[in-house]
Amino acid sequence: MKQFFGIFGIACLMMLGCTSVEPPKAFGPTPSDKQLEWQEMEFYAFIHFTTNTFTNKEWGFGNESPEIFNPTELDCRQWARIVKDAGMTGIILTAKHHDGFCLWPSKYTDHSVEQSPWKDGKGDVVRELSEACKEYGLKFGLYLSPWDRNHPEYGRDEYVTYFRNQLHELLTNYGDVFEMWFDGANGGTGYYGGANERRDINTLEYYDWDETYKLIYEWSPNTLTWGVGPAEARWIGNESGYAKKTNWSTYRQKDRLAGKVHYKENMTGHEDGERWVPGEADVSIRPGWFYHAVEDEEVRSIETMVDIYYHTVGRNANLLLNFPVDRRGLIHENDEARLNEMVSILREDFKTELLHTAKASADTQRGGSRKYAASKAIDGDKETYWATDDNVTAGSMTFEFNEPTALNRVLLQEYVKLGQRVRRFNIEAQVDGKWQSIANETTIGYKRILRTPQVTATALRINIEDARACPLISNVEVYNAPVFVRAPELKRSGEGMVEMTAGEGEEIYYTTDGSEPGLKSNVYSAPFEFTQAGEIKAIAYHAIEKKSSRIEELKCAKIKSGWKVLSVSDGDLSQAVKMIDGNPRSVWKSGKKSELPLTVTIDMGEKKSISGFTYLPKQVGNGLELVSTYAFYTSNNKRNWTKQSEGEFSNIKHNPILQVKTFNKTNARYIRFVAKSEVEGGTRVSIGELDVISE
Ligand code: FUL
Repeated sequence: MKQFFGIFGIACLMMLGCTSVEPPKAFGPTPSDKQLEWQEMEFYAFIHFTTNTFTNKEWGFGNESPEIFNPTELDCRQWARIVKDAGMTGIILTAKHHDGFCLWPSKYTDHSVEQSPWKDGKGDVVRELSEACKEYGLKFGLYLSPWDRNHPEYGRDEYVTYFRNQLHELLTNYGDVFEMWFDGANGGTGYYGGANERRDINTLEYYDWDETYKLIYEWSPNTLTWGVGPAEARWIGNESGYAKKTNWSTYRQKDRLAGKVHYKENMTGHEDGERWVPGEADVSIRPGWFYHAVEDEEVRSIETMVDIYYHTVGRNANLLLNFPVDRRGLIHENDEARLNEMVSILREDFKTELLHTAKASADTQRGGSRKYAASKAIDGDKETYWATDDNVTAGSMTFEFNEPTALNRVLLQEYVKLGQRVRRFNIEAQVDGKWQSIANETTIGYKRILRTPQVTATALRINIEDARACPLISNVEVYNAPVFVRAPELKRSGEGMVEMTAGEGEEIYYTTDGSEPGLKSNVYSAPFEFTQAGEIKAIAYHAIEKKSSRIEELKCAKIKSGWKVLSVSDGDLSQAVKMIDGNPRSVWKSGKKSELPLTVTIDMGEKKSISGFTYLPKQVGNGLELVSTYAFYTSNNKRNWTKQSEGEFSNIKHNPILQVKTFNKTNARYIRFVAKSEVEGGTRVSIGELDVISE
């Protein structure tokens, strides 16, 4: 009897022991179901399309005639097919951009597709896309610019009513909208119903976002708000598809709304943030957001596209990849091809998961319970996880492979339903019986993907070194991605010296006559001179893998010999050669205490037939000091100047790319560039390069 009770008692205790382990409690801010579902979407598309597509602008002024909106083959099903085939999960459309033109026949304005020749004014792009998304099983989202450079009442109360009316229209007539995208660019000059003036507003007060969001959630509770005000998701702080390695989904939104957070902090979020506001990285597949034929050959390189994925989805941020739909109303072939290339590389990278058959163990697990064992991190079930006791904020999981396994990718996920916790972790691989460190990292969050050095390991160990509360790891995956040989980097200096760089263990083969480089072409060993116009083409070759990169091309204009900066109205003339040396990295800046307008006068040495000019600002670092509005003149005698172009470099603030302005062909020897204002209202400007478009 005694014995019976003994065994029975132990069995009871064991059962109790198992069931009495308390599940971990939530720590800090946690995501709503809506936010969680949204984070699981990971990778989706943006479409920028409006009258800008037909005027070749990035920002319309608001006075564009709807008559110009006339796509010849608009096909939202083509967009949806491309996006779906790439494994993306949704599409967000610019229903209205800053110029105010509406892609749907809004009953609150005439400035819409209704007044355009497209489908005799009976078309509705928003409707067509919402239906295409439904057909292809994609989620559908919308961008409605709060800034409206067309509306006569912008800046007054009536416009806010108009804005909310439009939100109501969009959120109640087109089925589910998963995300409402509110851009931060707001206020400034515009047409405003013919007033042609500057109107500045205080974004936070003007729209009363608390009230506006309340209405949105009333009309459409499943819609996630993005961007301005107390939104449910945040901008990642740049337009290049880049989150920092340390990236918290928590955020000090109250401070942000009080103007105490610099937008660059959005790249990391805040460990001590009071609200769950995960990041979304928006980036265009081309330099601009809208279609410009001149950018057909400027689609981002495959290397950049793959990096973008790892720097966003791989760093706990959603990726919103933009396609500038062209004048036909289609995603351009070059963009589609690049997307497919990117996706096929990623599919290869994540083709075979290697960890799920490993033997898992941990040095510590919650209450000693199997429910929280390391095996839960490789069971393919997102609701189970490895956890430690509440007072334990460090611990290791070890995974033993059945056989030595080559690997170079590790994917980790926290069980973020209960909050983001991990502050610091590292990964070790057991190679030939010895443990070696292959990664030292900080946060994980919803998802983290590491590209590690390739090792052939018999076991892998994940050491959580520090966490804000007991770590909860719901998923670890391991892959062995094929070697990806990146194209070499090609650079030419202002003097015409060409330099090439490639990855370790790679050789570079090149041509300078436009022919395709191969293993019989010139082998690069040191910088060489190339001053004429022409095309340099090169490949990198990985001798061990016997694999070549794609061909990298460098189109070279003739070195600007004979050019001279004659005068600058302010700043150091002796350094001014930097703005014409063909090297975007050498940058000239006007003086610290300079005043605008700044006038630069250049002698091109001979008369040229020119049809435009380009301005490249400083590209990297702090203090880009970007020219915002400009004027451009030409002359043949330095006395009589003809104004050829005047205006603004739209969106240069968030996308400081090469600015191209065209005008009617003219002959001139002298050019004059006038920087009229700086983007932040400053008085100093940077000029990386000034050039002309000539024959
Ligand atoms: C920016 C806008 O000003 C651009 O035109 C574009 O829409 C981009 C996605 O957001 O801030």
